[in-house]
Amino acid sequence: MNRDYFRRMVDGGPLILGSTVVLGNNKNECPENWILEHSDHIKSMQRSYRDAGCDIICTLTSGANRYRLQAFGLASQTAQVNRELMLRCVDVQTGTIVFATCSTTGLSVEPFGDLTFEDAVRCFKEQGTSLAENGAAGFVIENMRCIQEARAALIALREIGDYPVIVHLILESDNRTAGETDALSALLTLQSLGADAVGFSTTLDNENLCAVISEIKQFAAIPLFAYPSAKGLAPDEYVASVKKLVDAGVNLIGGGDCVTTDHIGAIAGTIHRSAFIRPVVKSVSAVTSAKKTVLLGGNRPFAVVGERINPTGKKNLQANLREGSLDIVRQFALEQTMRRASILDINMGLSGIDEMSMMLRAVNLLSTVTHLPLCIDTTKPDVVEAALRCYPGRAIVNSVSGEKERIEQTLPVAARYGAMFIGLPLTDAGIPSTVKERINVVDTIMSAASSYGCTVDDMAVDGLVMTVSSNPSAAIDTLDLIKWCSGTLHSNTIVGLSNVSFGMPERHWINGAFLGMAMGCGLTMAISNPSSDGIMATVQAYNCLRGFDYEMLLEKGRYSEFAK
Ligand code: THG
Repeated sequence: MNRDYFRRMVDGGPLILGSTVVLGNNKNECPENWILEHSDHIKSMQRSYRDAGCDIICTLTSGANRYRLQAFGLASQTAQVNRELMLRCVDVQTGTIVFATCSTTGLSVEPFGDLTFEDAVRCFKEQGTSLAENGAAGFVIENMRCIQEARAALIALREIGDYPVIVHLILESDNRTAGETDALSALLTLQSLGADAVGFSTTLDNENLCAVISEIKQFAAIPLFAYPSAKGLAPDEYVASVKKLVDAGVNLIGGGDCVTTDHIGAIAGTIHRSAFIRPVVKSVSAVTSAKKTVLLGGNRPFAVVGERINPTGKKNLQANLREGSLDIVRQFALEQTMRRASILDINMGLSGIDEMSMMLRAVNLLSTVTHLPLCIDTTKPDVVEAALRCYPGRAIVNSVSGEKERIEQTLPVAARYGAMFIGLPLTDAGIPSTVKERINVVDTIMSAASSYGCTVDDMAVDGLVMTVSSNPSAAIDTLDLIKWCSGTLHSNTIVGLSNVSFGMPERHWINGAFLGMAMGCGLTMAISNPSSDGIMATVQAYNCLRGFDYEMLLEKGRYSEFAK
């Protein structure tokens, strides 16, 4: 099955997934061996799920990755074990749709633990390849508790072929995963990375699961999935509970705790292919870290991208980086986080250092020292790719210009990893002098981006402000471009604020006035130094005047308050 086919299936109405529950094996025994020994029993359970109305049957392969099998001395036979499990699953050949399950390695993945990200990807690719070769129509990455391990598995399975991949995470009682990722950040991260459905189960009740789904539905570009529990519920009570989830926006129902064929039969008879809500958006203007979402746009709080992690003009930082130390990077990250920057720019472009290795070290470090999402600032496409691949969230790339190399190399990388990007209206011929020409470059970048599946929500246009000291119309030209982006293109906009006052006295006042003017024209983001009281007070005041009580809303997690 390919991804388009799966989407069409889900667009036909709520679907039911049948997961087999294994009971009775001794914990010290290899579960996969136990499953193989009891394959007749399991096959008959799978048949009964299918006959009760499940659209997709899930395999019992979730523990069969090499790190799990290692405990039973079977790591070297990973491919063989997965093959055996697939071959003894319910008749793959006879029209039953079988999705193979994968789950955690049991190890903690970089930057949160010791297993390197690429080792994790390799592990899931090894397992996934065997599953696909032996009849899996798609995959369910299930029972994940860490967004980064889920990302590794998703990237691995994406790279195997055009198979649909569903990702399922377990939320603890605070509605975050054990790795502290909230449901919205998980959804945005995974859907932009190419998941075909994202879903959750919670340690709390189905009512709580319903609230989580309602909250995130407005940001879903893909079908949502839930594993409602049937604990203590008779089949008709289970139907009522599942119906609420469908009404909240669930498109796929998986068998949770205590679900029997009677429960499946009951929901198949009522909810199956009943009225439902489709995914509501194509893409969302937002960046995420493993712990936080920052929503962007004209109807959201203004976002300050902290500019300080950039060695340009900073002697101390340069010397520190040349010694191979990230101490000052860490310090700048903490200071800018305290000053309430929304996003942190990271630029490691400095002669005499290995930009690739320093960028990766910085991204890994900052993923653990700050909750702020990152802006990857580099001209090198291979550095962009390496950074986006290992970043445990959805970053923004700084930047994609109209230059041939950026369009042909950086843009497809940003699109493949689902990142947002800053569109810079300049070309190989330089910076266009008129607003009209800049608009043409923005159009060129956007149409190339569309061909890779991006939407205007994925882009922030750089106003490319030059200093007024050399061109008196520089500020006005940039404001005109911002107005067009805001009013006609409906894209985010960003400026490097201090550029406007370069070479002038009393720069703070000029920067502050320009920020206010640009906000009035619809500016949504600025790259700036959040140490400036003037800038940060203007931003706070703007958020207040626009009616965004930013901290209060985000702390309570009522994302819906920001809905258009
Ligand atoms: N657009 C986009 N990206 C950008 C810019 C832009 N990235 C780089 C730049 N402009 C924004 N970042 C900086 C970083 C540092 C400084 C200014 C802009 C800076 N540094 C001081 C100096 O050079 O003397 C040092 C100040 C300090 O110590 O903090 O001014 O326009 N897309």
